[in-house]
Amino acid sequence: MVSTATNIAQKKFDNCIMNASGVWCSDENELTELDRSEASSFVTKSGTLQPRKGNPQPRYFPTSLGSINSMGLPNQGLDYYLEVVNRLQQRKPHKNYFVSCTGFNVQEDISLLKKVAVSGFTGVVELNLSCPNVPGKPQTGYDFETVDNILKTVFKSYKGPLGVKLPPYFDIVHFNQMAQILNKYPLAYVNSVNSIGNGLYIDDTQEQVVIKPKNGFGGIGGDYIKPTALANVHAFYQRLNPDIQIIGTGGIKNGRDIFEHILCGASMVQVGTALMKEGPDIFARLTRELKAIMRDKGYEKIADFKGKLQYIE
Ligand code: RRO
Repeated sequence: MVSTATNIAQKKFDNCIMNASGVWCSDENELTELDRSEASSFVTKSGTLQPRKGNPQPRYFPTSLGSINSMGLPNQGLDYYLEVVNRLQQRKPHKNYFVSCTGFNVQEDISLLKKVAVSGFTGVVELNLSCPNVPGKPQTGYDFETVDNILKTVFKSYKGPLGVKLPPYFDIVHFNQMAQILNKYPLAYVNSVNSIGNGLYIDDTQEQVVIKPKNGFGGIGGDYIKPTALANVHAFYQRLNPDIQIIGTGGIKNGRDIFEHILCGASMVQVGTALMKEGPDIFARLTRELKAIMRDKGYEKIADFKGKLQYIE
């Protein structure tokens, strides 16, 4: 029997495939659909202290090779997501869920995590350090000193399992510097990668951008970003303490993409752009395709190939 089960933060998941935050997770209806799908879990849209409308429309555009978005963090507020997830959790006590949140400064991060603790949430928190689309706000994950300061402050008060969503890095020195910071803290996991920030997709017939915010600049997802995602997954797999796990996100649309992420070191994978295109039925297809590859290769469980990427001597 081939199994795609995994563990994150010492919690069991009967499948290693789930949604990426921001896709199909903005309200109770979408989260309930994910809960009924073959994904083993879900993560909510990143919740902020107050609900947000986000950027003006159009703000998401699917392309033949992926997507561009500048949603601008539209969300119902963290309280809403905690209420929904805690309710679903009561109905399915055997499942484990993720709640994503993001503050605009370290004080807000602390307030958000206080809300999580007070709510009685028993799942895993994903702190988003990499939203690329709030006008005037740089991505926290590219400010190494601030990341260090946030993690130092957060782990003084928050005692539950917590991971971070990181932007993609593009330089070996940056992998080294970021890993050195991350290794100082009891992180459950790092999730690599968020979208590649501030790409520009244009419509040459209209001679126009395709999304309205920021004059068309937005986060890139899908096929474009798989090699960058695999590099980040593997770079952190090589550098992080083994007790910090990796969630691989970026460019997953079939079983082979998932196999590659796991081979590079991912313990769980998340699907964004392809989920947006296909809807939650995608999880049944992806699971079937991953299992077929594992069966062909003689692997029974993901530990049989996780992180076992070969180099050329
Ligand atoms: O809402 C967004 O514009 C957004 C967020 Br918070 C994020 O983390 N990644 C992204 O591509 N879009």
